[in-house]
Amino acid sequence: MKRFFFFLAVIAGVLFQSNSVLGQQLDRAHTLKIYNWSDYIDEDLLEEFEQWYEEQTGEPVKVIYQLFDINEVMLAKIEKGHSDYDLTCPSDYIIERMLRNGLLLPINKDFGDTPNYIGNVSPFMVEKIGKIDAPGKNPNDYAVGYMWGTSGFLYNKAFVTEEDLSSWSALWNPKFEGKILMKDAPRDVYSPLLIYANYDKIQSGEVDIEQLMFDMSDESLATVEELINRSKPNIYGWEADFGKEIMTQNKAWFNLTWSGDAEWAIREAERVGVNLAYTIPEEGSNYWFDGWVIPKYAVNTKAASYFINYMCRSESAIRNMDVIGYVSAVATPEVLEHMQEQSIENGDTQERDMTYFFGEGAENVILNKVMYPDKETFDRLALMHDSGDRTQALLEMWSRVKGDNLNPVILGIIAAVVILIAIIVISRKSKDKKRKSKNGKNTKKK
Ligand code: SPD
Repeated sequence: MKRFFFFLAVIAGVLFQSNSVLGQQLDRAHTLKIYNWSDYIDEDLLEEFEQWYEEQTGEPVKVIYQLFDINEVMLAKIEKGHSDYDLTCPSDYIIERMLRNGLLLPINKDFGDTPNYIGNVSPFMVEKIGKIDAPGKNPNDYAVGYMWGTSGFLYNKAFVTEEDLSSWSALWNPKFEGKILMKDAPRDVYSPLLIYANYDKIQSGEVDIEQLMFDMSDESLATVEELINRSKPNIYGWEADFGKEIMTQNKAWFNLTWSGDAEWAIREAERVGVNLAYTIPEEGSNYWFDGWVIPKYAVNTKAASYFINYMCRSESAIRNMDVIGYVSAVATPEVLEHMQEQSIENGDTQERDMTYFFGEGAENVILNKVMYPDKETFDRLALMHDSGDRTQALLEMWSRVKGDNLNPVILGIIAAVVILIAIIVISRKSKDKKRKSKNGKNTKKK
């Protein structure tokens, strides 16, 4: 069903690409074009926003919603294609790049008589957005946190234990031959492996994990390239966004993925009797956030700002989290209460201190650990940064390591198709030959 909707979204994307729908010009002043990750919203909120916006401003608006799976695809559309999206939702390091390259507009937070819900965002998230490194600009003027989380391993408890995945070296453990699903996102693989490679130096204080996330030297690229190459016999496939579905089908044993997809898969798998869990290797990993930004080529910046504000209401945050499994940047008492009720319903019992995210009052709360890591886990994680002019070197490394690693199933299908075509061509040729020689004989007889 999801694929069907994705397909529809792609068709819609093509139709709306040139600001016209089947020849009819879009009324851009009353259209809000949003470009977001797939599976990343409660889609009912989109229609409800149209009504809410009209109530608040007296102006009608129509939302056009298009999807991407990888940060870099979205970036290329805006950076190279100058697409006129009013709103998009990149990750931390891409926001940094867009801000450094002048690709973002400031967000207007003056909503007239409408309450400003942007204040619902956790100070923790505001502080993390402040870590975006764009000299001369305050990143919080240009981005508002949407969802955040961690990178780690989603695993099938029938085949793998948490202990097996306590280190990133699980990626090249021979007992997982052909069983690992890798994230098809160069930065999300490079960064945790760089942390793994520098673990001893981080422990001894020689290397600072935060600073390490700026490192894309030739030496570091070569180190990570070697690690990924070593893991290749274990790789079942590469996925940008469908790993969560594959994991619920018992096909791969574990998946390098994001906590929100892990949470979604754990919930779905439970319904079909598959037992999944999520863990972060001890050496450390990345935390990340995705934030709403208004690209330079936006047309309807007013509706874009209102949409960001609407998404920061507690109700929107709760509904989004319930549908997608990711954690909203919104940290109101309503969100805490809802998430706590849900965790208790799902059998969580351990009280933890979550003040780092929810602030005062969250000293002893019961919350799902996949979604809300405790402070101790969080302290082993670091935020990625823009790779600037080293991006090309990273992409070259990525295409070298991925180049000859086609999924065996896909290879099998390609081989079968080639053989089938060969058989059809040969049999047609031999029929033609027979027909010609028959015709030749008939002509001679005459
Ligand atoms: N299906 C939605 C996925 C959004 C994940 N964003 C995480 C980015 C980490 N760099």
